[in-house]
Amino acid sequence: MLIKRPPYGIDPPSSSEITPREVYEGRRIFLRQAAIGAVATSGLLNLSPASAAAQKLPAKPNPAYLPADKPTAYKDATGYNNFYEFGTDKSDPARHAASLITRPWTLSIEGEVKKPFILDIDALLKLAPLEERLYRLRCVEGWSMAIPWIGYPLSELIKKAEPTGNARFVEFTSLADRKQMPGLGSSVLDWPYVEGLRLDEANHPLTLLTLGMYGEVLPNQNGAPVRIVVPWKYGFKSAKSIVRIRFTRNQPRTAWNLSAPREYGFYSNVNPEVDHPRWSQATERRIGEDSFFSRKRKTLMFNGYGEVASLYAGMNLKRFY
Ligand SMILES: Nc1nc2c(c(=O)[nH]1)N[C@H]1C(S)=C(S)[C@@H](COP(=O)(O)O)O[C@H]1N2
Ligand SMILES: [Mo]
Repeated sequence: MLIKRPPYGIDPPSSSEITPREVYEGRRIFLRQAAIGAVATSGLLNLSPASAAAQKLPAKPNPAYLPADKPTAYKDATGYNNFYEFGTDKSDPARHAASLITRPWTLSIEGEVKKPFILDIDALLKLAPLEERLYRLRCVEGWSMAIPWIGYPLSELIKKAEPTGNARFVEFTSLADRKQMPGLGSSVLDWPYVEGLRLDEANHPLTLLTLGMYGEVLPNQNGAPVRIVVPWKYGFKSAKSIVRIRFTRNQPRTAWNLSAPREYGFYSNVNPEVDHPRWSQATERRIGEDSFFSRKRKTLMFNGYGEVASLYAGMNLKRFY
């Protein structure tokens, strides 16, 4: 009789072995090896939430999107986050996001499309070839990082969605589940977190449907299992842990714009010449690079992604901030 055996010597971690965030760094290599075994035998389909944080996600680096920037240290990119659903402190997401259940997960495609549909996370992972791209992320608060993201252009999904001629905008909605997200108890924002782009911005080749970073699936605190990354806009435009993409005729009402319209415009392109009402946007502090209070780097127009300028030809970017 033939007995099927896994070709690796250790079993993938079970849910009773969930690694606390605090010791994650130390156990990373071990989990990574376990994860490689899991991928090799069964593809990407059988992840338990417990092992998802260290699950390898193979992707080909795209040489067109590998700037000279040094990648931010993994511990900074995963330990200094804005994800208000898990609290407003920069360390809250890393401490609390383990409660986010990222499988099963579905993304609903709705609104001005030929036919609405629901995509499972496994289908999303296979929709287009995964690429690695190093993007700068500039937070409106004046700090930045450089993160090797994994994903594919959002335009690939938009093509599948077949938007109607009425579609002019795309709205992204993040999960809002009080049971999983302790930050929803606070009224700091009107939940769910909603963001949006003009359809041509969403279709720009830079706009990334993002499923991983640093060679692995997204850590929960960075927006697992699927988020958007729009590198020429302030970080808050890049919604995390999204469950719905809706195509609309009218400009979506976004969470930050609703909470403070004077401070957070719909466009929110990185622009060193247009200051935020409460702080200058001329310079930034690269996390891990400078001492805590220094802001040494000059912020670049469109965060350095000048190729998007034609999207805004003829627009007054002071008015459409
Ligand atoms: N759902 C959701 N998405 C979000 C946020 C949030 O609070 N909730 N914060 C935004 C902000 S302000 C920034 S700067 C980036 C930070 O992404 P990172 O933690 O992966 O660097 O996520 C953005 N996406
Ligand atoms: Mo931000």
